[in-house]
Amino acid sequence: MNTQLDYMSEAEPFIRQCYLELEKSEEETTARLLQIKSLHDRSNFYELTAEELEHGAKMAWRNSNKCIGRLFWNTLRVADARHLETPEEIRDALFSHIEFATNGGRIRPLITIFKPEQNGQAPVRIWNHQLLRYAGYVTDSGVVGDPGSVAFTKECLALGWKGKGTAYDLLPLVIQVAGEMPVWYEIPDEIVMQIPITHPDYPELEELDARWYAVPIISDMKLEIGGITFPAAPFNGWYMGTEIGARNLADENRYNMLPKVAELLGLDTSSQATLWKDRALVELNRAVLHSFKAAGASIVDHHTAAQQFKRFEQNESTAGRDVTGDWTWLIPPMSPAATHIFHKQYENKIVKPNYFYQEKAY
Ligand code: HEM
Ligand code: NRG
Repeated sequence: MNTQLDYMSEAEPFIRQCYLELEKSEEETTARLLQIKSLHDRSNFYELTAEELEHGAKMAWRNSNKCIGRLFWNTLRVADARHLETPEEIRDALFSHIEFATNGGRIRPLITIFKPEQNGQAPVRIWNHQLLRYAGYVTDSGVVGDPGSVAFTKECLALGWKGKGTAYDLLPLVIQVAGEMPVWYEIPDEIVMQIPITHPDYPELEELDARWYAVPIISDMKLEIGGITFPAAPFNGWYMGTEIGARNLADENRYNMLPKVAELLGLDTSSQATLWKDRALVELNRAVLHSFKAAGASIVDHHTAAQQFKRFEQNESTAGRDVTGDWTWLIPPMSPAATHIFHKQYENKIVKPNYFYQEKAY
């Protein structure tokens, strides 16, 4: 429940900061604050203008302590989908999100924002962790597909969805509007860009039969701006290569491909000390970067991403703002000490607007 005090104590600093950054006059700022106060007194609620929503979503990205990609915060595109009501309308907005963001491979950072919470209730929830993700099925011979998706895959199956049972089945969208059962929709193949993983020098790696989708679209976090919470606000940028090559395809509790990569490359795995895992990681990550480039899909390597983050830090300093960060997430999972991030400290302070974890919808 949002008390009046909470509301205004969040709304006022947001409006002041937002209007300052948008170079609005003192008069306009004061008028807007008075208007919000009176709206809130009457209805216990206020709505953000389209402009506040757009800039607030950008500020939220800028304040995302775990994100190394923040240099581009001001280029975020914002789709205002607050008027949408039905699961079908929401589904179509999500399909549009996938298409606009993918853009034939020239990925565009985008957020689609659905109705805000009112009286502590979420009018819309997207059950998916990301709009695009592969299913994980528990079988007698272990998990087929992405072990990270096992719990959500079970929910989908319980709702009546049927997967093909391959290692890369795209999960359906699961959308719930308040007071109704969740509904699932298959995502049309044609709108999903997927990239087969091949290596520039070692064609053997094709045998992994590995692939990944081009666009990471996080759909289970809530966006908070000026005391208003948006429980459904999927957003995307593009991948940093290591997310796929050093985690999704490599983690033992994900696709666990390092042993197979080592075998295909003929590495000496007789002792850990041969560093076969490290060597396999490097080649798998080269393959990911190479494959995305060959397919014309945006991706960034971790060295370039770190340099871009350095520019972000410089820009913020020039703008007179502190950069907050979560060091444990900002350092890339490969060669972290080869980036400047490893060698400095960041204050992990939460500044709003921001994106937050929320309770699972299922
Ligand atoms: C986390 C890169 C765009 C918000 C991350 C992570 C990386 C990353 C590498 C860490 C992920 C992990 O370790 O699992 C990028 C790149 C982008 C980008 C290269 C390209 C433009 C965005 C956008 C937003 C955003 C557009 C929001 C508008 C976040 C948030 C997290 C995050 C909230 C934390 C996610 C979590 O806690 O699970 N980003 N990002 N990023 N990013 Fe970005
Ligand atoms: N590691 C996750 C995605 C997390 C967010 N990463 C981004 N976000 N690049 C994975 O699927 O591997 N983004 O908005 O671009």
